[in-house]
Amino acid sequence: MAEQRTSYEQLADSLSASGVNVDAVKSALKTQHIETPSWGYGNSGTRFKVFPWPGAARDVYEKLTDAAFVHKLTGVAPSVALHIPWDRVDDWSALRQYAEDLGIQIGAINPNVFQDDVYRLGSVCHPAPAVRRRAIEHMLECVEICQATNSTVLSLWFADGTNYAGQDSICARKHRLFDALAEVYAALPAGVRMLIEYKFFEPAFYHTDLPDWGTAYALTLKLGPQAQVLVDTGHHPQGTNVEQIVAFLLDEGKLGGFHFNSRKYADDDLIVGTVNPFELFCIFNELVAAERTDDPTVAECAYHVAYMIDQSHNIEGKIEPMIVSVINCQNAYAKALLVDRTALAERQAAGDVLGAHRVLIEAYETDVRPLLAQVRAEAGLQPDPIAAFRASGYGEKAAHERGLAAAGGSGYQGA
Ligand code: RM4
Ligand code: MN
Ligand code: MN
Repeated sequence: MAEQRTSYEQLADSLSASGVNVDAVKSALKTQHIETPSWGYGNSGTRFKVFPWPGAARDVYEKLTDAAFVHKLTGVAPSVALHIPWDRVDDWSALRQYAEDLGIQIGAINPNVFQDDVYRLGSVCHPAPAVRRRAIEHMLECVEICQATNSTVLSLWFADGTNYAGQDSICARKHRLFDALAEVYAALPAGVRMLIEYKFFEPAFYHTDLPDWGTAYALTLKLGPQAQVLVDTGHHPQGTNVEQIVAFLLDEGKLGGFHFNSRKYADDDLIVGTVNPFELFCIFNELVAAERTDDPTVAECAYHVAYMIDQSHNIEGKIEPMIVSVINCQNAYAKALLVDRTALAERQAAGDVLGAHRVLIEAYETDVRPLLAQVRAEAGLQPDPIAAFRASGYGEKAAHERGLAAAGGSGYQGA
């Protein structure tokens, strides 16, 4: 009688037969690190309506507790990004200790220079020096928070822009932006990176001061080696080839990190990998290629990429969509690790258009779920984190203990 073989064993055999080093793939998957955002655990949503979720975290301590539970179930989400002032506390080292006691760490520090009333015309690009000074001081305070929390990433996004032609001088604003960034850059301690995010529109609708990766890249070149570009996957016009941007920035040693999410039309808070899983795979494919390259600068850049999720869920709960997001990133990474890079290079060199394409598709179409379940089992985790979450009673307990926090009626709540 034929021996019963698990789906993992069958997959491992067939991968080995096609030349994949399954142990190496498993080790890579075990060291993957996806950061979740504190703002994804509290009530927040679109500008139209924030639907409060029973048991959503009410303060930064509850956000860290929920994030630690996501890490406990997935094993690959050991850090949490903070947004200041949404997550402000009096004692930052106590918060760092609180996180460490939960088995996680404080990740990127995100200043908020878009919600004060004074920022109506922008923050660092505002025509009034006093407003620019306030935004710069807030970012400098966030540099200090990085030091107090052991964070190595200062993550910057600006809502600056104009709504009408002629409203302000595009070039004057460009200079104000650089001057502000240069002042903050000069205050960065060694080991802390400044990641500069771009977004092509919204909240401004005529021009955005930092609209695209090229603008962010130009700024990072002028600032210096501790400045790199942050790619938020939802911040591009429709049809943009995001993996090409990723490949270019990696090759220049300037890709600092990601904000993962999906975007179908305009807002960008959908679960990463749900709208366009092939795009996510292609992004990870570029990252794995960069990790494997002979160029040490490119490989070094790839190994330091900060993988962060930037999503605020409105109708789908808080913790479960975060777990799904982490798993989707694991899936994409696992598939990218399976790409036969020797065969790919050979077919590319031979000009074999569809042969080369098929190498990618073969990896993309592999069902990696048994592999991920095995990786989790070897790490002492449940094979299916979603099932484990649903069976844990954590959501029900949080709903019972925390109740339904007031979430306002509409608008981005942030906390
Ligand atoms: C922006 C951007 C930033 C995030 C804010 C809340 O669209 O993605 O990263 O901090 O939203
Ligand atoms: Mn973002
Ligand atoms: Mn965004």
